Amino acid sequence: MKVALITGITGQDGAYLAEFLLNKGYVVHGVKRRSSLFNTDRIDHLRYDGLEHNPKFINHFGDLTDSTNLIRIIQEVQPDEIYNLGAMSHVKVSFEVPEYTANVDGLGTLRILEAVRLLGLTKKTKIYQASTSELYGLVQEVPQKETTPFYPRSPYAVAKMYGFWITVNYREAYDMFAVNGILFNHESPLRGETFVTRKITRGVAQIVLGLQKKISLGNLDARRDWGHAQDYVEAMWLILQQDKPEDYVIATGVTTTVRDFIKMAFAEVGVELAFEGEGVNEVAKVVACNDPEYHLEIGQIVVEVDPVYFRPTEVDLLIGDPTKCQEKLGWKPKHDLASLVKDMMGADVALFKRDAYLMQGGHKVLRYHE
Ligand code: NDP
Ligand code: GDR
Repeated sequence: MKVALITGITGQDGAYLAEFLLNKGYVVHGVKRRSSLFNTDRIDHLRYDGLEHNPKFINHFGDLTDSTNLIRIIQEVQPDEIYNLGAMSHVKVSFEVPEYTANVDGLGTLRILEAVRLLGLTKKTKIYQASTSELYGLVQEVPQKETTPFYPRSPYAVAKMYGFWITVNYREAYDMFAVNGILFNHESPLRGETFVTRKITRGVAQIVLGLQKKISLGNLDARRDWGHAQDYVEAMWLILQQDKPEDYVIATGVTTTVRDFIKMAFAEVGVELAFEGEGVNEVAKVVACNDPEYHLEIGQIVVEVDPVYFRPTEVDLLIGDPTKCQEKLGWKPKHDLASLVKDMMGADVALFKRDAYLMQGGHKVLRYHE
């Protein structure tokens, strides 16, 4: 029975990966941070088997800034595979907390690699490092592949660049199975609420249910290669099952603007939009509402641009070349963008219908009564 250790277990990818590995028969250990509120919503269904704790899923308190704690956990767990997914993962926030981001996302990777080396586990433990398409930053080549030069454009991306190269260095210096998955954006109903796709699908659901008037967003021209997180965690696992440790780009090869993602999300609930104006004056108005369940006024502004969401330096265009991962890993995603949007919209409409029903019944829902 293989044993895996996942940092970032409470995050989007940690939750999907844990489920994927448990289904493959692994014993899964997670590292989670202490927080003042429960933060295990995404993994609670895995922690319990009926009313009993699942003995194959064990969580440990820990932090990527604390090397003694990481050494202790790795010594106890003796993992066959480590997936280092823990990170301060928000690009815009990294401009506000650059030093912390460097510590967690950059040095945190070093702490994991060094712990494995110090514990004499270099021949036993394979390490997956969560690298990112943000490394490509300012466009050097289209589409971006494993050999495309990096040009990071945020403290997050610069920290992840250290994580990338220290992983390569430990592989070469100590003959470790330490590899990078350079993953392009991947989303899901479990996506953090402040990333643009989830902010949009939540906003659309709230608007059609009468819980919110409009969504305020930043750069609508940015283009991203969006896939489904469920597909991407399988790629992480496949990368560690290869005979040779190598780095891989994981992407769909299709890029879409934020604006088009907005149109797709509204279309999913029968609302057609028209965009008007430019730059900070751009808005999206309702031109048709085809679902009798929802009552939106024609001409109602449902999206506006707020410069507060602009970034000091932006990444304009990401589009990955999945040739290597398709040919060498045999990786094939089950979702396309349309099915991703459908999945996310379905989940968010269901989520906010609960709020709407409660409020119609005269009950208080905290987030609407600040
Ligand atoms: P999330 O933001 O959803 O999850 C991040 C996880 O890291 C959370 O569990 C968080 O804990 C944990 N974490 C944050 N800081 C620390 C710390 N100091 N010590 C230990 N754990 C910490 O990210 P995703 O699941 O989306 O992404 C997973 C990884 O993949 C990240 O490294 C991200 O940078 C990278 N990545 C993501 C992509 C994407 O499109 N999703 C694309 C490419 C790379 P808590 O819940 O307590 O906040
Ligand atoms: P990204 O994802 O920065 O690519 O990083 P995010 O969804 O935050 O932004 C994507 C693009 O949308 C534009 N945008 C907005 N973004 C946010 N968050 N909020 C807004 O209101 C908004 N309006 C427009 C952004 O400017 C950007 O161009 C994600 C993270 O998961 C990283 O951890 C990961 O490494 C990369 O994907 C690949």
